[in-house]
Amino acid sequence: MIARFFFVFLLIQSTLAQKPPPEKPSQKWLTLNGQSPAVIARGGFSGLFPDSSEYALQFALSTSLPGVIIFCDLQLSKDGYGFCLSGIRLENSTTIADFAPKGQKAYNVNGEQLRGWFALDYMIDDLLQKVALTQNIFTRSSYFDGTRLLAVEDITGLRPPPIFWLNVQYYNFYKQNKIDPTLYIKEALNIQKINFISSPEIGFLKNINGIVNKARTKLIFRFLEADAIEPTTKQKYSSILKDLSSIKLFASGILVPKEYIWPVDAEMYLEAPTNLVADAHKEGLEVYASGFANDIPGSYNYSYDPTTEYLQFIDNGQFSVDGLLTDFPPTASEAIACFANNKNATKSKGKALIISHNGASGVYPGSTDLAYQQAVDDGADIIDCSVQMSKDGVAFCLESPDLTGDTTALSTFMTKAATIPEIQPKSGVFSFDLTWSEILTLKPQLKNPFAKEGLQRNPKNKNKGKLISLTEFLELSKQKAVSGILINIEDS
Ligand SMILES: *[C@@H]1O[C@H](CO)[C@@H](O)[C@H](O)[C@H]1NC(C)=O
Ligand SMILES: *[C@@H]1O[C@H](CO)[C@@H](O)[C@H](O)[C@H]1NC(C)=O
Ligand SMILES: CC(=O)N[C@H]1CO[C@H](CO)[C@@H](O)[C@@H]1O
Repeated sequence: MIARFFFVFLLIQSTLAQKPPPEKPSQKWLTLNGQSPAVIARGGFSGLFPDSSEYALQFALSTSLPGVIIFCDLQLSKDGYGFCLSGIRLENSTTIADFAPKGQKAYNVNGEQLRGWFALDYMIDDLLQKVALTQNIFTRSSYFDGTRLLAVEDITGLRPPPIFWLNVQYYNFYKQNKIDPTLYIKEALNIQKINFISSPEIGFLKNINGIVNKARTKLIFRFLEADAIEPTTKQKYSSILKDLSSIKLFASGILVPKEYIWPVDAEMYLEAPTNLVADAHKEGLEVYASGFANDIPGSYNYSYDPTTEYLQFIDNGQFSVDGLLTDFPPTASEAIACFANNKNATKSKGKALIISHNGASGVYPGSTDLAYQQAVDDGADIIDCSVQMSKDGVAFCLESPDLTGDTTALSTFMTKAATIPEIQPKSGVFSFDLTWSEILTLKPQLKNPFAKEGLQRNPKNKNKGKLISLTEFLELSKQKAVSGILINIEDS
């Protein structure tokens, strides 16, 4: 008879090391100027609040590192005033269609015919007073919809003024439609401080080169996707990239999609880094990377951890970018302030223990040698083994006595399937019906609880590693000198 109860042993092998915290190494960042990389908040904290809303602005300032830079995508109204909004079509992130139901028009934007609602058809007073912001990424919360748009001066006029970055994405389009961003900026610079001005258009940057005071305002050339065409030179951005020294003539830095630095292949694996940061630094150009967001998985190599991704750009031993353009500035701030240059951080008294769940079971199939190895490498204090028994009495680690969830048992030992209601209602292939040598022929299987939501775990690790006996588990934990182990016994 099987009694269904549950108990847990927690064995602490050694008290946690009570070493004093290590001397902080003299932090030498591999940025161009040796300072820590900048956090640049795209539209404020736009990962949580509507892009360029007051909430997004306030929360970026209050939850990020002190020097956080506020990044504003400039749009211009019919009467020539500037406000912040990403995307040229207002209907994507505002209630403009309610305000002007018949306002849809078609414009040629850098060779592409676009239909929608455009800023340059509306007066600034109407935009600021009668139109509200909405979340434009549907997987993000719409709870904060309804706040008003921000004029550029709403941000630069704050006391103390935040460090401000103005991105002029559509110079050519506005100029062709008789609203010249250069004139706007010339006037704006007389009354407010703009620390950075960026644009993907060389013509514009060359144009304002004589206007800005370079000691107060840095000019940054923004690269778009490699195959996109730069409007002034009609060259692909990928070919402009080959001549960094020519960029130095009109800009002091570049803003590039993060894949320019760490390319990702078609299967979402990270490739070796390019030489871009080193090459640009050699020319004296700062390098800012864009495209960071906690909720847009970048590559399997990061295991859905945005901090790991940031560290790849700022703490890889070879180079660091000079700034990170992100929708989630608090996460980038944490990566810079707490995690970077901190490999030797030792445990100090009073910190919570890190206990693995079947080893690093999000990275490798659970309860395998590789999963436990990874858990130790990742800094787990306690590794865990849920004990199961084979038919011939070998105790081993696996989450469930039913082998069908964690291994390929169903395809190979179909005939041994049984229904045991005391354990679970559905049928399974149970460990106590197979010998240990039979169990060892099974391939462990990586669990994928969020596959339906599109969050697949590393497919290359799908069947990696091997199951280990309890004895091997104990040996491994001794060898790796983990602080403790957790033995879990269910269904005894
Ligand atoms: C990313 O992961 C793949 C598969 O595990 C590996 O081959 C590749 O070397 C990793 N990339 C980097 C830059 O570490
Ligand atoms: C970390 O500790 C190791 C071993 O004590 C040492 O060799 C290494 O220089 C340290 N690294 C840093 C960044 O302090
Ligand atoms: C980025 C984005 O949401 N773009 C959308 C803007 O709105 C048009 C329709 O008006 C869509 O086609 C775009 O995909």
